Amino acid sequence: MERFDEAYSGNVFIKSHPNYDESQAVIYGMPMDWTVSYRPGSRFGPQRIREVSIGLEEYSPYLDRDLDDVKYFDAGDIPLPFGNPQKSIDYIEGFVRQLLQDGKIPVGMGGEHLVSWPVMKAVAEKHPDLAIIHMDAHTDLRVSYEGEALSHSTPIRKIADHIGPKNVYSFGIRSGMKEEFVWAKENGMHISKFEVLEPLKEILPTLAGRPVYVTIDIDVLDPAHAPGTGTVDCGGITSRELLASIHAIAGSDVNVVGFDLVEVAPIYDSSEQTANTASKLIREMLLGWLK
Ligand SMILES: [Mn+2]
Repeated sequence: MERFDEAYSGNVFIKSHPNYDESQAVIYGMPMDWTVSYRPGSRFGPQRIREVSIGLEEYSPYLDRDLDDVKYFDAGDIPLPFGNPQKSIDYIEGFVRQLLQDGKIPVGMGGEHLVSWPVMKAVAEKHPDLAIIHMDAHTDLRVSYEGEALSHSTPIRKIADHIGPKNVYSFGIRSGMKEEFVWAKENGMHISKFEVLEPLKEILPTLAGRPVYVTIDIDVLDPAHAPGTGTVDCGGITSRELLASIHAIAGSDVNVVGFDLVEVAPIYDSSEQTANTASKLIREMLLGWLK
């Protein structure tokens, strides 16, 4: 794939493998922020996460693994048509479908959360028994926002409708409309309010052996830990709890078949702590989840 070789000459996530064919996973950016309801800017997230990743240690003392132990290729950002969410979604879906055909594990960086919808859809096609683990401040269960079905507040509803609400597990939720919480309850979808680690530890054994896609909105973290995001919401978890949650998944018997981290918006990230946090979270996911 020419695009991959071309992208490699640019800014890449630390220790990315130069060869697509030899890599187990593929990192890619989805620089889209045109349906956000509040502050835009997450289109620049993936590039900034790559840039600051150069400051990471390659070794994880949590997992006793080194980035040399895993092979992942950085394909760069998917070129997306500005202002056209439907076309952007179609491009992302086609891109991820190709990765899955090639046997790669997709590792996405957003971008707004709507970008996760076409990825999850493509992954569900390959893994019919798929479950979703979703960490976020927000339910993202709206059918539409101001009349728009393509909105960053709808991706979890879309995948829940697609694979069945009982296969979707949300954690850390502290914002949403009452109707969204009621819909989840009535349809058997799991929502853990406010907490992530403890409820996750209870759920993971029930998902043993199943293919799981993990989607993390950086705003699951408290704004004190991650101010650089579009829709900040106080009362969130610490970066330490999020790391421990990633490690809990790593130590469980679920089969992580893809994952993403979305909504990092560098323009609000004056100390760059959000991008730096995001890059370390991605390191831990790569080391913990790529077996
Ligand atoms: Mn979200």
